Amino acid sequence: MIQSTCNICSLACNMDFYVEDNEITKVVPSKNYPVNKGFSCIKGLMLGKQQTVYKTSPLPKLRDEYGEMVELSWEGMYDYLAAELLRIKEQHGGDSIAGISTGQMPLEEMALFSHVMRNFLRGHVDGNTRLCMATSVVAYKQSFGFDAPPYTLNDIELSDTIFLIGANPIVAHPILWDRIRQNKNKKLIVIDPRRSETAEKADFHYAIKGKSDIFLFYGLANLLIERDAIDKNYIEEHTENFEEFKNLVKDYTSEVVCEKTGLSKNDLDNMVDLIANGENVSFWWTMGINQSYEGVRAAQSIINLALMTGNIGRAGTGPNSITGQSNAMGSRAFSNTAGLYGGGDYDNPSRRKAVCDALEITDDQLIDKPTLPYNAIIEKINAGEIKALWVVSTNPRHSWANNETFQEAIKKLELFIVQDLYDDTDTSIEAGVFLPVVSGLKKTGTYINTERRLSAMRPVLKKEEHEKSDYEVFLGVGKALGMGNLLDLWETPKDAFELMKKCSKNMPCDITGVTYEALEGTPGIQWPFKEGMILEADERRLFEDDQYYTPSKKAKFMFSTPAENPLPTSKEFPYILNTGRDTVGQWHTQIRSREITLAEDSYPKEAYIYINPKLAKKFNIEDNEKFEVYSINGHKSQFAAKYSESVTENQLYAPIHYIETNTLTPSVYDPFSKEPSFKTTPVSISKI
Ligand SMILES: Nc1nc2c(c(=O)[nH]1)N[C@H]1C(S)=C(S)[C@@H](COP(=O)(O)OP(=O)(O)OC[C@H]3O[C@@H](n4cnc5c(=O)[nH]c(N)nc54)[C@H](O)[C@@H]3O)O[C@H]1N2
Ligand SMILES: Nc1nc2c(c(=O)[nH]1)N[C@H]1C(S)=C(S)[C@@H](COP(=O)(O)OP(=O)(O)OC[C@H]3O[C@@H](n4cnc5c(=O)[nH]c(N)nc54)[C@H](O)[C@@H]3O)O[C@H]1N2
Ligand code: SF4
Ligand SMILES: [Mo]
Repeated sequence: MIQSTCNICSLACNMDFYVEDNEITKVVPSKNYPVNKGFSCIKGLMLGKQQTVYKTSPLPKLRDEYGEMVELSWEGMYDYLAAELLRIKEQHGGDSIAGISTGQMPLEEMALFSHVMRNFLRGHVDGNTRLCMATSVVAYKQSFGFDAPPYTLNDIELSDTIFLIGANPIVAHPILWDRIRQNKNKKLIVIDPRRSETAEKADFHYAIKGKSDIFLFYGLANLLIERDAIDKNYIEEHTENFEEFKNLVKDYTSEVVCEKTGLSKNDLDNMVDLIANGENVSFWWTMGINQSYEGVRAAQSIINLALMTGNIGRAGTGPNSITGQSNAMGSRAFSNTAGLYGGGDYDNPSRRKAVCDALEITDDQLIDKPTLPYNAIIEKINAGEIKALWVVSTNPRHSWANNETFQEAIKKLELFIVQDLYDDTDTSIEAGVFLPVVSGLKKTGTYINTERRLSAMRPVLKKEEHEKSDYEVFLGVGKALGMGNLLDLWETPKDAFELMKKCSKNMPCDITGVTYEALEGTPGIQWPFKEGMILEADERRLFEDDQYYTPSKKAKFMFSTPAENPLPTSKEFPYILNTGRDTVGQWHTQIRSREITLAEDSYPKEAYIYINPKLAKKFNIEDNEKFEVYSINGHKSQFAAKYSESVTENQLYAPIHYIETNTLTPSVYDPFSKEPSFKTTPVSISKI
């Protein structure tokens, strides 16, 4: 039996794989693993299917002059890619090369990819984590001094009052939902403009207007202050900027907040009661907050509430951002993209020195600036400035906001490399170079889940002839590029892990005490875990000592006057298109969903959209009838109508699992995090 990590959602459950003759005979959720404790969702149970449902040849392919994809040897491909990348760098500079990576790869692979692409080629690498977690990263960093989700998953079982804000764990984090169910004495409050599956099960569901959360939380802060239901001691001892915050929120009277959110005064008072009377109040948010033209300040409006009521650093509390992909946290700390390996800024001399020493390189061999964000990469391709793009383990032709802009970008590239398990994704089929790799079942690496827990991915099956892992491909290209002794310390994933440990030394995410062996067949280990530390429990939360990572060791209230919605509804576009997940068995762009064969028959193959029957009837649209949705971004898509009372008469909800959805989303981003505003697009509809 081999215990390994489910590399799908951010819980990163562990599973026990039983194998005979290089075939998986049984997959069982690991009982000893503190995240899933012997349970899993259907996606984990079906992990054994990876790369069996649709097979891709293990040899790399190059598009020839007739547009056909022809196979090459791996060595031939490495040489070809090295020559092309060096030519483009020579002609246009390192800034003309970019990569898009993912929160779905082990941290060792991300680290090596960026070593090759950024430290050596001097290019840009951003991740699909930008579409997902970037808002939380910036929010925590500004408020706490480091990107540090403070909780352990156990906190959701220990909380007496749980706020879920823009999060739908019944669908998106089933094991987390299981743990909420285990908590019998809680009050569950869901804030979501639509009646999601989770809202359906809550004690209180507040259907606020899309993107009005910041008004709600400023209003609640104001009411809590007026009621004197705040923790003055905590504020005084452990925070900064409270007086300024208090001054700002006094303008958010109940009248203003009711108008902005669509809630009643009663609703607000009830929420204030719930927060004031709770002993251990926890606030959990996901994409309903992060994906917005104003995500960072909205996330911080939640963080502020937790700080001012002293709901942090104790059991069952916290302002807790739930991540999405299996290794979003690894990507946040160890990808050398927006921050240095192990955290810290590129212009911080002492951090640079520490990272250079750890990697045994000189300062000029370490990239000198953060990457361009995803949106800027796509814009610069379209402007003709970026000439080469390497996409790894993500499907941006489908998942990128306003996805026709990605299609346009592809046409402008001189070199377009796609590295994926499958050659038939919406992105792979456009590639000039396709690099096939093996799934997580055949590779080694480390994942960091939503509660900062490191866990091991270990090969369950042996690779077959010509099969490569992502790590081997990056190493092969790096060697062909002539990186020479810059790769001496990077021969294996374990070597890369040792380097990352050294980079993390004395940082909040210090993992110097973790070894590969200590992660194998064990409960995993949360960061921080410094060399010499003794593990007393499987679950640890941050800030129990009230020491934050800012220079003053205090947390900061961060806020500003809410921005105007850059894309309000209008006469021409009167309805709001909301987007997100739909069922447990549907995963993002549905590439991996087809591996989940047990769920496949439970959802339609073609795009559909939830519409309130009253709105549908206004346009004479029957249930299941195809109709057209026009977006303010200038594009239109067709969907089958799915009648549902879960959306109000002025909303529609489109699952992200169909490419038609992101045809309609706009190129609008949060100013700090550059995360796309995926969830509130003004649209109009018509019968066909
Ligand atoms: N089955 C399945 N599970 C998944 C995934 C998957 O594709 N399929 N993806 C994984 C990933 S990467 C992620 S990031 C997570 C995402 O997990 P979630 O964020 O929980 O999922 P979403 O459906 O994107 O959005 C959650 C809710 O936000 C609400 N919302 C929209 N706008 C607003 C708003 O303005 N305010 C508030 N308060 N709420 C709003 C939506 O109505 C929706 O119900 O799921 C992970 N888990
Ligand atoms: N409108 C709208 N759009 C959204 C969202 C939304 O809520 N609304 N959510 C956004 C969010 S939060 C996210 S995270 C993104 C997700 O969007 P994507 O990352 O584009 O979606 P996936 O379908 O997970 O694509 C992962 C790809 O990686 C491949 N893969 C799997 N394992 C490996 C591996 O080991 N190596 C390699 N090289 N490839 C592998 C799979 O075959 C698949 O093609 O979508 C975003 N887009
Ligand atoms: S809950 Fe997430 S990590 Fe756990 S089995 Fe399901 S997809 Fe995998
Ligand atoms: Mo995500």
